[in-house]
Amino acid sequence: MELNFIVTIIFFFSFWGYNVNSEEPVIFDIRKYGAGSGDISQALLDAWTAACNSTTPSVVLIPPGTWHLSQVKLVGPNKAPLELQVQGTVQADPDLNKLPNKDGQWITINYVDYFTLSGGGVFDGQGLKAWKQNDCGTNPNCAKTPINLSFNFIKNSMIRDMTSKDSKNWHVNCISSKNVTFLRFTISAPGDSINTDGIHLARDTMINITDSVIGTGDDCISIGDDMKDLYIQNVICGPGHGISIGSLGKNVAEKDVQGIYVRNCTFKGTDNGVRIKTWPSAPAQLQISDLHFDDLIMDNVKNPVIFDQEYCPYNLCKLDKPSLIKISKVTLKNIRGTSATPEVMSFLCSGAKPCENIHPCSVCLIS
Ligand SMILES: *[C@@H]1O[C@H](CO)[C@@H](O)[C@H](O)[C@H]1NC(C)=O
Ligand SMILES: *[C@@H]1O[C@H](CO)[C@@H](O)[C@H](O)[C@H]1NC(C)=O
Ligand SMILES: *[C@@H]1O[C@H](CO)[C@@H](O)[C@H](O)[C@H]1NC(C)=O
Ligand SMILES: *[C@@H]1O[C@H](CO)[C@@H](O)[C@H](O)[C@H]1NC(C)=O
Ligand SMILES: CC(=O)N[C@H]1CO[C@H](CO)[C@@H](O)[C@@H]1O
Repeated sequence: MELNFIVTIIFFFSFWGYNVNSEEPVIFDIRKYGAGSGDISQALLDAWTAACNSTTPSVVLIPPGTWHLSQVKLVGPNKAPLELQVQGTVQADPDLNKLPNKDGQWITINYVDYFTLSGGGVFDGQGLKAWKQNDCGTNPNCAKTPINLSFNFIKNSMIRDMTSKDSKNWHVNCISSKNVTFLRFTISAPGDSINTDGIHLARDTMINITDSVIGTGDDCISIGDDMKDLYIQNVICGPGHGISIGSLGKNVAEKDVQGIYVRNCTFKGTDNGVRIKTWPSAPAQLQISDLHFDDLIMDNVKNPVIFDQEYCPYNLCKLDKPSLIKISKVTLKNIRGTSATPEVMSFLCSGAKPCENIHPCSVCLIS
């Protein structure tokens, strides 16, 4: 009798909340929603909509194989934990002009909570042709190219064991999100591909990027404004432009960046290791503080550590007024390796808001 009572209690608790181990998730296989050799976007959307409506944990499954996807926007809310399991390769159309909504991204995932993207599959942006069409460096009216994977307003989520390759533009962006982990995420694009930032973050809290390998034609990780508590660890970056905070300053509404922890990362032949860039003669007055760079290896990096508060590429700005952004509370520890130039650590701070509380480096050995 007593034992029965205890068993009942345990049984009750194991079903309380979303205990994923106690319940088999419901599988929504895109093939059941009509996915075949053509464009899978409608099938994926229908499977997603059904999964969002599930009150028990669910999996939207993209099985092994190569699948063609023109464009899709997957929006929550979901009623229970939802996993998008990509086991196959999802390919974009190589032709930029075939994107149904030219202002949209390729794959957008918005307003989900307890979401997981997993499965070991590949998102292949087929960017080769789009990079050739990209003249955005010189033409302000250039055609927009889509971002590979766009996450907006997602919470308590995990992106793991995925590959994004040859995005036409930034590979991943993650905006206005909270408590998101990128684990064993691989990003690859050639070193000379245009604007193919690996992961771009802005307006997020508690983001964790761990055990990942990012090689691309632009920043491996770029950090915009209004970021709080970003942990980057065990990341290998290269080719690419390194891990960058900014550029910041241009928009008066920009908010503070606070708490960036970069630990045990390796930079291979990149333009920069860790970089901060802020525009001079720009209106934003935010603070960038609490930055901690520990245990980094630089392998033939042009600028291992560079703070540039006079960032002004292509003479796009005036240098007559200093940046109004204040950088403070920075520690750099155990940074080793080789620099490709004599410039190993460069701190070009604002004349108006001098850097404060910077501990330039302890135990740093860069030759
Ligand atoms: C959602 O699920 C409920 C049952 O749980 C069902 O009655 C309803 O039709 C479903 N809605 C959609 C859009 O599938
Ligand atoms: C963050 O999200 C994970 C699920 O991905 C969850 O297990 C964890 O409790 C969340 N942490 C906080 C502080 O909310
Ligand atoms: C980041 O995620 C990894 C893998 O889940 C975990 O081991 C690590 O503790 C997390 N770091 C932080 C600061 O949350
Ligand atoms: C540091 O990162 C590398 C991957 O670059 C990983 O193999 C190693 O285990 C990490 N070390 C620690 C102490 O986490
Ligand atoms: C894999 C991949 O990148 N897919 C998409 C990502 O890149 C561009 C845009 O970001 C899309 O066109 C690709 O289809």
